[in-house]
Amino acid sequence: MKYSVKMRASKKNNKENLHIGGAESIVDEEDLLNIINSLASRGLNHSRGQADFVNIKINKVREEDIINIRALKTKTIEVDTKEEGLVVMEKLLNSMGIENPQRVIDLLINTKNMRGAIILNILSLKRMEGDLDKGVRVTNMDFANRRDISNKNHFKEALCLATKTLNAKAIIGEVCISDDPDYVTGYLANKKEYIRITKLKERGDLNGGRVFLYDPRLDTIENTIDYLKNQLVIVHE
Ligand code: WAQ
Ligand code: MG
Repeated sequence: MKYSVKMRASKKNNKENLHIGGAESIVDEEDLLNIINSLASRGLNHSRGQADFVNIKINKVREEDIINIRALKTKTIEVDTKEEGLVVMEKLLNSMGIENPQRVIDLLINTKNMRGAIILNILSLKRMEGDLDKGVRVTNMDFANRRDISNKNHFKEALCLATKTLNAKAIIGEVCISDDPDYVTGYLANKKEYIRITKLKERGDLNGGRVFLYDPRLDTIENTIDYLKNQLVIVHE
């Protein structure tokens, strides 16, 4: 028997609820209580601040509903400054045939406090998420045989998310910058590769976000969002 466990943490900021972070896992029954413990303490002690509210959701899952996929290949491009990092990103977007890479980068670097991703239609350049404040949160994925979830492994968790996301028929790319102030490495993913770029923002910056590049010729937005939210995926290294 397996369970999906999801954690989301936020804090009050005047009247608003500010997203702090989230994490999740798909685990066997015997690991369930340990994972709940680890995820709760991650939510309560986050680099973005102390939580006022931690939500933990537990769902039983059926093994036959899980699909298994192989992780994207990875590589790293070293840069010294965020300006250099953003130029690398622009060139990579260009080489993927994105006609307006600056629009993608502007969206990415001006995003703050979203708990999900922006979905950008690459033909109309319109945003496709229903809720523009929250965005679309990809969930129901995990690495096979993950051991320790009590500390965030930015690289592993992002590779898992990107692998699930790029497996959606109509998502052809993803760009990401962490919203954690002490983590400046970000990435660009395409159908074949997960490319780490070692500096995309300044240390101490609380902004970060994700933009998914959606090609409407490949699938409907409804199918795409349903897959991103609900399909159970286990990623194998
Ligand atoms: N689904 C969709 N969007 C999400 C999700 C999710 N499950 N989780 C986070 N986001 C969005 C949201 O807007 C966050 O503000 C933003 O992404 C950044 O999230 O190889 O830590 O969890 O070393 O802060 C990159 C690792 C780490 C690079 C990224 O993102 C590397 C990271 P964070
Ligand atoms: Mg974060």
